[in-house]
Amino acid sequence: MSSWHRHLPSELEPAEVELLIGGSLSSTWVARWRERPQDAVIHDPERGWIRGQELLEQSETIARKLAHAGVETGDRVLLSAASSSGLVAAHAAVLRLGAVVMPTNGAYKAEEVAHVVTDARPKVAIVEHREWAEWIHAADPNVVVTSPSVELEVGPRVPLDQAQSDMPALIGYTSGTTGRPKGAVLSHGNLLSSVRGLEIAWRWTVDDTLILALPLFHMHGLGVGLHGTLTVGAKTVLLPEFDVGQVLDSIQEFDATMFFGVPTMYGRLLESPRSNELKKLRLCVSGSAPLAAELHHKIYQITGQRVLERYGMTETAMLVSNPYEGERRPGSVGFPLPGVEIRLEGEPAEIQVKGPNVFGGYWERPTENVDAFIDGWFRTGDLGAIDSDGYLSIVGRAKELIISGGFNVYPREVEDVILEYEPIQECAVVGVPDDEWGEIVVAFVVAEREIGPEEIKNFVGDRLAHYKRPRKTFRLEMLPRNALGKVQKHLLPKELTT
Ligand code: MCA
Ligand code: AMP
Repeated sequence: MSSWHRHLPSELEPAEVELLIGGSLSSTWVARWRERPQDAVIHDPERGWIRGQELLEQSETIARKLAHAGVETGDRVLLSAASSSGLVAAHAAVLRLGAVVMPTNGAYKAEEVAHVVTDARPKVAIVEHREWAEWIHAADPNVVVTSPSVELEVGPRVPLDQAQSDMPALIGYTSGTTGRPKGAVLSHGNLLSSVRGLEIAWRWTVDDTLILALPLFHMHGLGVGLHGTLTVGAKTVLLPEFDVGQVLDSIQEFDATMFFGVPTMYGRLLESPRSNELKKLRLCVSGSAPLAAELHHKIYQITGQRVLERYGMTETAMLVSNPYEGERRPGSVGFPLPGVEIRLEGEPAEIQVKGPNVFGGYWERPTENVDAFIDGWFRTGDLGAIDSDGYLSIVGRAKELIISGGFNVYPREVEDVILEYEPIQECAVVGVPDDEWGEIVVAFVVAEREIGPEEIKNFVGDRLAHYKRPRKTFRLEMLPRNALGKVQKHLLPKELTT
């Protein structure tokens, strides 16, 4: 299905759509900053507005520091910090050097950090949490660990902005059935084409100001919010945390035009007596998890905003979006974005995708890479249906994935940790529907004794990021299994959880 022409403004012909203008992400940004050095680009609460000129200079200085620390083209640099203009400069520096960013969730605990370090072997890690230095060095003593202010020695000038569109830019960690996160390697071209598609589809221009309270370590905040802003030459106000009052205040203060969020954020915004202040925005986008049709309707009734829902993945950046002009259909994610092709295959129908935005494969995972593609189409593991008007809906998942507040939790990873807890013999982790979080993580266990309500939560919370902790645990006599011994999760007594 290539109905992406439905996103084009009337004056643009499909043949005129060029998604790789600029060649690489960072060369595109640098060209913007050189053209308009005095334009404000990024605002953060500590440093206020940062202009193009400052981003040029700061990213060059950091690139020289990284090069002096041994970073070369193709080397990985781990980045993990709360949103700030300094983090943006560090991100740009890595890309300008031709190196590869590993954005890493700051909520990760020792084992999760050790896994990504051992797997991708970064040369340098720029991290805000002090205890991470110890965790990283335990996994690999050779990594140079520094804080977000990158207190490293500045070396001589180095060649910058040589990256080509097919060169790797980012490794995004995402799990799978194995439970151990795999690194999706995205090239400059993958990421650039995705935001160019959004630029067209969402009519994103230099006049836009985005309020961005999403973290910069996942595709939504980074690959959509930040990359889109820098590529288009627009502005972003970074909020290091999501706070309803701050989002609404920022919309007024900065005369903002756009907000991007996950459904949990929209649910919280709607609870505020000031929620109708969202009305002022030109565009509100929701993604990363299903936006309930009921919430979509409520937001419209109260604020007059028709939230635009879109669909993407770490491996592909953005894939499908409701139209900017025309009906934004609740419960649907819309039409393929410019350059993207989708097809539905099998029964139940899996969404498979192709396009310049689709990654080439997982980092050092030859076997998984064979399974991930079929005839050149990437298998999303999401189940879809297309209605008679061409709108795609996500109707389920073939993969075992829980999405809680927009963060992904892979049951296997949580199960593996719970099974290490002494009194537990068997365990099955599932997602159950929840009004606030979309889904919450719940564990069913077989244990030799009664398990207290906080026990599993605390055990997992010490080992894995907070959002992976089971909110509830239920003790069963036995888990439902089929004749082959495989746990039948659909037969678990989920009614106990309500
Ligand atoms: C916080 N908690 C959570 C989550 N976030 N539990 C489950 N799931 C979560 N997502 C826990 C806290 O540890 C705390 O636990 C309790 O919930 C209340 O925390 P609170 O302070 O209210 O939460 P918050 O810090 O305000 O966070 C809520 C949030 C956040 C702002 C919605 O979860 C968030 O930033 N989500 C966005 C994630 C995101 O960027 N996803 C994009 C992935 P306790 O009380 O026990 O201490 S990219 C992607 O999916 C693709 C490509 C796509 O299509 O975009
Ligand atoms: P990740 O690869 O961690 O970024 O998560 C991608 C997954 O999030 C997709 O495969 C979908 O299952 C889910 N997802 C993203 N956007 C939406 C959406 N608008 N509706 C439903 N699921 C979504």
